[in-house]
Amino acid sequence: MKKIAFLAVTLLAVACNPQPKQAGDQDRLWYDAPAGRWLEALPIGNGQMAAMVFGGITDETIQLNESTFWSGSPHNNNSETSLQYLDQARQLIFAGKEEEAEALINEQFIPGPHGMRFLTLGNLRLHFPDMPEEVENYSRDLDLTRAVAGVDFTANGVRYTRSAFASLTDRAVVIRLDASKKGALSFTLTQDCKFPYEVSTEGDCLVTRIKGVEQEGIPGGLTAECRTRILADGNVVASDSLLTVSGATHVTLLVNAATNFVNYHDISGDESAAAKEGLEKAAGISYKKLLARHEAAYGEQYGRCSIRLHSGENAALPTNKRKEAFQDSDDMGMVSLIFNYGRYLLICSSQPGGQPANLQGIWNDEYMAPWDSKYTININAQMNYWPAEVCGLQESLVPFFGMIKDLSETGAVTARQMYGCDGWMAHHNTDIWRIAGPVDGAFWGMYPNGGAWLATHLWQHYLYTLDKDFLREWYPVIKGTADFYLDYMQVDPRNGYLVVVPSVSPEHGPMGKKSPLTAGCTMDTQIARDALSSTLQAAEILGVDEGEYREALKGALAQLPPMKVGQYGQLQEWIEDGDDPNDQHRHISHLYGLYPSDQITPTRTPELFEAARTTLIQRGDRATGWSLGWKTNFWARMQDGDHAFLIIKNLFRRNTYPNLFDAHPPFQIDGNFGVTAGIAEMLLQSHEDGIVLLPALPSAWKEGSVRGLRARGGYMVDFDWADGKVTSYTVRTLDGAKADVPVRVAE
Ligand code: FUC
Repeated sequence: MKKIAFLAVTLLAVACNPQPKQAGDQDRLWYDAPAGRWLEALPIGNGQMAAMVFGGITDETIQLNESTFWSGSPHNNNSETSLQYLDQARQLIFAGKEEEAEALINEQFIPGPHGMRFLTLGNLRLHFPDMPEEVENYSRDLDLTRAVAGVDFTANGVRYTRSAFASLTDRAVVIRLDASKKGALSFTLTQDCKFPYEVSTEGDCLVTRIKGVEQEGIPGGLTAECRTRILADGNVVASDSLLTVSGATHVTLLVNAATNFVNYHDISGDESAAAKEGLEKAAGISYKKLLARHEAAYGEQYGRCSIRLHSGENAALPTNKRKEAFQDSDDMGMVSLIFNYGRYLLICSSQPGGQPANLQGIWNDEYMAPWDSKYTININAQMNYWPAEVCGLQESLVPFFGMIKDLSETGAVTARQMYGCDGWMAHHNTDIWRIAGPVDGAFWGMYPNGGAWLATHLWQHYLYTLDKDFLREWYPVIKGTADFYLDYMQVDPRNGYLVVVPSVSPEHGPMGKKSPLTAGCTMDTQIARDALSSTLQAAEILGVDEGEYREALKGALAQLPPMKVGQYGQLQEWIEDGDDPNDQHRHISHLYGLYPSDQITPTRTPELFEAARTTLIQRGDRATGWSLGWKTNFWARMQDGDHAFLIIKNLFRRNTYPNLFDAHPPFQIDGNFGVTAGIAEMLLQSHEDGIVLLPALPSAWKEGSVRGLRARGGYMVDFDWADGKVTSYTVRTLDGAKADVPVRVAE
């Protein structure tokens, strides 16, 4: 009798609190305790709004971000004197007086400011006065198939569940709280922030206004308004800065925020009207519908591709423990989890209507974000978008391409004013104001290739889609990078080559030199080659710019310095043979030609390919998180799956936080995206002579399957393998039709 009664109660609880089917271990992060710190909390986001969910018991914290809330206001940082000193700087470099060139550039080229920073909206604080500290059956999770963060526990016999998501369709962050017993939910809600803020209430709405801040003399021009509305079936009482909910069973919190940012040169928006409007729209839709709409829109993007590997015994462990136990385990499912997490993070941090994913994606709780949480464009921002094409995440590219368009405008002023050049350029950093001038100092900032590197993503998008309309639309932006090089490059009197000067190989100088300032380092030439040759190919495809212009491109291409093998068998980072075989610097910039570019391949350039391998061995298998992300791709292109997997293991060992955010350290999201692209690159490549399956399969990944990875040429590929051999495959065009294209399977 007793047993039957118990069963009935359980069934009732389930009926009140229907739980969705749990995602598998390759699509779910979960933990058996609340987050003790930010790097244990779980991220949600929709490209505009984002949150970190802590899952606290007596106190829940939801840390919030909005993608346009940055310090400063519209400005640029172009030097007004550099043009006057440009020739002198070049002559000093040609004369081997790099230190003097560096001093001159520091003085005349880099006036500051050095970039603004990404701000936080602070924390929503929920305090549950009646909740005991100790509860039963605690779990919190992040379901990557639905983009919903959950919390679940039982206290005093009542089951409490929470779900949080950043709606991909309705902008708001939605937090749902449910109790299995009627009226068992009581809490207070308020918000605080590290920046100047005011909290007030308007009926059932908490309103927080936050002032953006000044930085390096650039006045803070942005204000954020964050509105949190409570929809509860209990009592809601408002005081000055607090809402108190009591006796509720089901509560929905709708959070929407906006700033007055319109674009990089316009901050005339009405943050209050925008925050209200978004919130009202969401409030008009039932919770069930909000969730269903979000899940459908998100699932459509997330579901476009998958990689399945074998999950071992550890798969059932909480994610932090599973990561710790990974090293010698057979838990290859952890690899697909990090791959899926990378796709999740890109969808959540980069969507139309928002800003591109920055150094921390869209998640930052700090007053001074590391490196301002801006865009470092000598590797990091580009790495963020490496998974986008291969995983079919086109929407994520929209804000990224938008930033490139903006930079083609601001960077045209920089090119003209600072260097007297046509076209456009950007140095090694940018921010929401799209600064294109150099920052920090010549050692880092005298890098003229940031814009052209970004623009290679436009050409790659064409290669993946063969979309001629896209190419036509973006041709002026691609061409603008070639135009810049045609003017900026000079003939080096020492060797007769056409070189990018002044420049630096990112953040690194040759052995024995006190300054990294240089002319025509390997990466300069590789990026210039990509800019010139993609412009030439695009002109041919589109049938434009025939004659003189195409000849100029061809002439410049023919005069670029060749890549060289140095005294230690390494690929030279500079024209001079100055590599130190014992130097394990994190930037391996001269291997840009191996990945992401395709200038170094085993069939086309076998000697350079071997030299690249020597360089990789010399640089070692440990590094910062993003550098390991890059190394995963390098070893994939080296067709050495076991070595690529060793790098992934190192990433899990030292460079991954409990919430699987990448650790530079500190947290920097590029490593997540780099490894995601790297895992795809190990299984499928398409940069040389068609599609290759399993080009770099580790011996430990015995069996698995891939669905929906994209290949250049406009293809989607599915395949399965067992015992390291492909058992079946299908290639389809982007509209889903079966395609009869030859596929190679790596031996
Ligand atoms: C570059 C790198 C650093 C870091 C920073 C954001 O300066 O050298 O390692 O990633 O960007």
